[in-house]
Amino acid sequence: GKVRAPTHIISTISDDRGEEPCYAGVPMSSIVEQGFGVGDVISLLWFKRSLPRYCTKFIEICVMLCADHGPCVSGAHNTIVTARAGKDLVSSLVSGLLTIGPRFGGAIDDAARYFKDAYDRGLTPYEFVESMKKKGIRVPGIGHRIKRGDNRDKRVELLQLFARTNFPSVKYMEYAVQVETYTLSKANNLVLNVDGAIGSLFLDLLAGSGMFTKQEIDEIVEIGYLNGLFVLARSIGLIGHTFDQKRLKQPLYRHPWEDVLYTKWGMVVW
Ligand code: Q5B
Repeated sequence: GKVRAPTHIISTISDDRGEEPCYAGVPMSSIVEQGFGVGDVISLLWFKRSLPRYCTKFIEICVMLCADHGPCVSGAHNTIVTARAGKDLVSSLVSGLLTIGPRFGGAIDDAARYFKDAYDRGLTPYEFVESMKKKGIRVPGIGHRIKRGDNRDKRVELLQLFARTNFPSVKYMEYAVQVETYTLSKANNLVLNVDGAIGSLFLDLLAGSGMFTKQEIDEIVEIGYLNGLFVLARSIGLIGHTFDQKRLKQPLYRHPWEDVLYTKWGMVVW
């Protein structure tokens, strides 16, 4: 019989060999004719299945809400400085993207991991937060530089409202809210942030939609798909900041001396 030569690559998400490209088996013409959106395309290419409309709408809301958060956040700042150094679009974009990590925008996966573990093990918010403190780990998804208990993040409220209205269950999100209630009793800046809201709500999407097995959910959380949402979304804003700086013909950025605390041998020199 025929012997299949060994391949160097295995791919399971898309195929461009036929008359038209397919995403997870769905031909491009169907994607266009059926009026699919970006949420559907993400569902097909990341999760390899068509998800119900409320799930794809939720994904789209995450992308829209995280697209930008002004020029002062780490990513936009790096992108602006890079664009002003005369670099091209891709360099400016990636210099901003490279700031995404555990403190900035890249806490979604860890928020999902820790909230899931704590909820599934039946830890009270007190037990969870205090055990994290003992380990010296900041609770991912909690805390913000400018948002406060009396100045909540509108993005978090919008995500919560959508999920409470459309999701069959929001048990992980409600747990994250209980954690927030406890952390806010410790300090006013320890709010549930946008990373924590997306992380906990995505757990609810995965668990409540009936579209994923327990094993698949564990794998998604373990591999870490969810920071991808922030990376994808914020690319939109970072590209915008690059164009903005170029349009404004902004010169090379140099940070003012006055804003640097120069010290000598550990001594403060005023
Ligand atoms: N403390 C976000 O810190 C920030 C604690 C905590 C327990 C915590 C911090 C943190 C976890 C990572 C996270 C996503 C670094 C944030 C985002 C997107 C964004 C960004 C934007 C956008 C802020 C003061 C005291 C200390 C700390 C304690 C702080 N966080 N304890 N669990 N999670 N969070 N990141 O204000 O006793 O004095 O030592 O790492 O979820 O990135 O808009 O900017 O769209 O672009 O600098 O929204 O919370 O506070 O470091 O001075 O800490 O609070 O241990 O206690 P801050 P610090 P102590 S959303």
